[in-house]
Amino acid sequence: MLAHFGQVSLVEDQQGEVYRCATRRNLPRTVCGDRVLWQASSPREGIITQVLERETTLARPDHNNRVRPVAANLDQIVVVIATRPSFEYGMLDRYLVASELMDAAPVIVVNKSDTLDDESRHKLEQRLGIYRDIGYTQLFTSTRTTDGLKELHRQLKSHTSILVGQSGVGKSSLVQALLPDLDIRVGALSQVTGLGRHTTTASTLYHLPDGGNLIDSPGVRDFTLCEVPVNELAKGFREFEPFLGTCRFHNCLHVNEPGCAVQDAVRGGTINERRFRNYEQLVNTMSTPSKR
Ligand SMILES: Nc1nc2c(ncn2[C@@H]2O[C@H](COP(=O)(O)OP(=O)(O)OP(=O)(O)O)[C@@H](O)[C@H]2O)c(=O)[nH]1
Ligand SMILES: [Mg+2]
Ligand SMILES: [Zn+2]
Repeated sequence: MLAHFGQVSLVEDQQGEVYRCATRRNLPRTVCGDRVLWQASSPREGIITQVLERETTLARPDHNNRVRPVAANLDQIVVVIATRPSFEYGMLDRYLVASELMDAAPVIVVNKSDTLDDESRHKLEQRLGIYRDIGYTQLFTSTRTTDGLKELHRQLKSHTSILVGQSGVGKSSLVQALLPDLDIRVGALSQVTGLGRHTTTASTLYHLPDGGNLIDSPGVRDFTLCEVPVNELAKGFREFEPFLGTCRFHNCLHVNEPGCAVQDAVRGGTINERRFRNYEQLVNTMSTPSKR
């Protein structure tokens, strides 16, 4: 499934032909990246009869706090950030937690590197250094100067990745830059806003020339996690891993329990304080019954 708008899903067959498909009424909503069974009803149209089981699902809560899948069958989440619009560490961490919990590899891309002078780039590299220290791939890119695009390309090869992040950080521009002879599907999917900017309105999957798929997704103002059992959250913070299971209490949530190895590591400076605060905040949202 390449994309989904309203009632229509764009389905690609094995030969790369694209069909506009409706979905049988009793089926779940399809999302970008879904694998489906379908029947052709006319040369370019068809009907989806079955949505195959998803290997992975990226989801976020909808307005009513129900799980809303965003994309399926991906194995890499590329969190795109920029200095304009500026990013928020809490949101970055929530994307990273979502990646870890769904078993997708996160990659952090700092786009618009052309807007950074040496000093501000160095500062940002330092501030983001803790993510590199805990093993996350981090790339600086620019669609203007092509800085980092080769590395990004290499990182995406033979994966199915989704570009996520705030509106305006340059996700679609990155897709364009990686797929220079992209066909008209981009134009068809973009909508010119009053500001003269193209804002992506539907997630769309593109094939990379030398293998792999790349999903462009609409920008978000915020990304929140779907309900996660509160004792699973620590697994979303990969630097906690060496300490899990060594706390005094086997059901330790690492918030204010005595004899907690995670809190000791925070005090000792092994775990970054800000990351820990973001963890704590997530624990609180998850254990509050009436969450936003
Ligand atoms: N300076 C600079 N501007 C960039 C770069 N990449 C993209 N932009 C600009 O940033 C603006 C937003 O780019 P988009 O690619 O539409 O951003 P997006 O993340 O797809 O936004 P949404 O679809 O709304 O989520 C455009 O004006 C781009 O020209 C870059 O590397 N450097
Ligand atoms: Mg876009
Ligand atoms: Zn603990």
